[in-house]
Amino acid sequence: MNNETPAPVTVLGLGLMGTALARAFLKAGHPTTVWNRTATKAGPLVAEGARLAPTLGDALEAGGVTIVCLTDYPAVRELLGDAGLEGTTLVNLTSGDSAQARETAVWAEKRGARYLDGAIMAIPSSIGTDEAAILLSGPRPDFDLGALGAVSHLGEDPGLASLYDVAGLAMMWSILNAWLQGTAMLKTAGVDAATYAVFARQIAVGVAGWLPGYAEQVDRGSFPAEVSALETDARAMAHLVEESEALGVDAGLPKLIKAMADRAIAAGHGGEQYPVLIREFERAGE
Ligand code: FVH
Repeated sequence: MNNETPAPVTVLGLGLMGTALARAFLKAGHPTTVWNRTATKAGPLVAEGARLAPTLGDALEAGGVTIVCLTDYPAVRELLGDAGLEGTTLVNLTSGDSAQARETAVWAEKRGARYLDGAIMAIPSSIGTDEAAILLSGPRPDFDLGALGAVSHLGEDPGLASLYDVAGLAMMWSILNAWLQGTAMLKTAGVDAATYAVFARQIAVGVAGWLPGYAEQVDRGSFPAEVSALETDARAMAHLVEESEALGVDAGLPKLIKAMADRAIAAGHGGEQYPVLIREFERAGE
């Protein structure tokens, strides 16, 4: 049995997410110091056992790990701009992109802080459960943030956590938009969203099962058509575009997908399998 008292932590930023983080630390027994620009938001946490730091400087001197969770990176830089960071360990769980994360890492390290960047792929109510994915990147952590959820350290590059986060957003919005496209089409035939959601979920789960095999093709750079050729898929895409237009449903997204496939086919990849489209995604950087 481990009888060690959890290490002290400080949470800067008590919005919806920062409050959930502080609450999870308290629940797991971490001595928790909190600070927020609008101090009144700390009230409920103080009632639950948190210590409210009277000033930002006091919060940063509280010791242990300092978690930062503000609106965005400019807010982080504004808040910490004049603060003494020498000797602090900062874990910035504010959402942003990888360039912001890397720049902030250099900025904080120059000022004497040990800096880890992070991303939270969860909603406040799931913090403290295994459903909350907490991504970290930067120096390997020698502290335990397990109270917050399922923590992964992705590597030394401080931009990695944000990169995974943004890549995750690509998945999330693509899946949701695909579902909304189908829902709008089926509504024209009187099928409600809840009915289609059951079917749509099965498709999403089925497609998720293809990912390991497709990823192997992308990593190998070889795309033999084992299941279906891209030109076959493109014909089905044409059905999606035509059906959407006929029903008066926005066809912008299906057209975009078809245009990408058409470019790959024109470049001679029609006989290969769907993941060959990775080259179309990569082409934007050329
Ligand atoms: N809420 C969610 O579901 C998500 C899901 C995944 C990732 N996030 C990210 O977490 C960051 C914080 O989000 P949030 O939901 O807690 O946001 P708010 O409730 O709006 O709280 C914002 C806090 O930031 C403080 N703040 C803003 N600007 C400044 C500044 N210049 N100086 C000091 N503090 C600042 C604000 O303080 P106050 O308005 O209460 O005084 C709040 O504490 C975010 O990156 C999400 O993308 C959330």
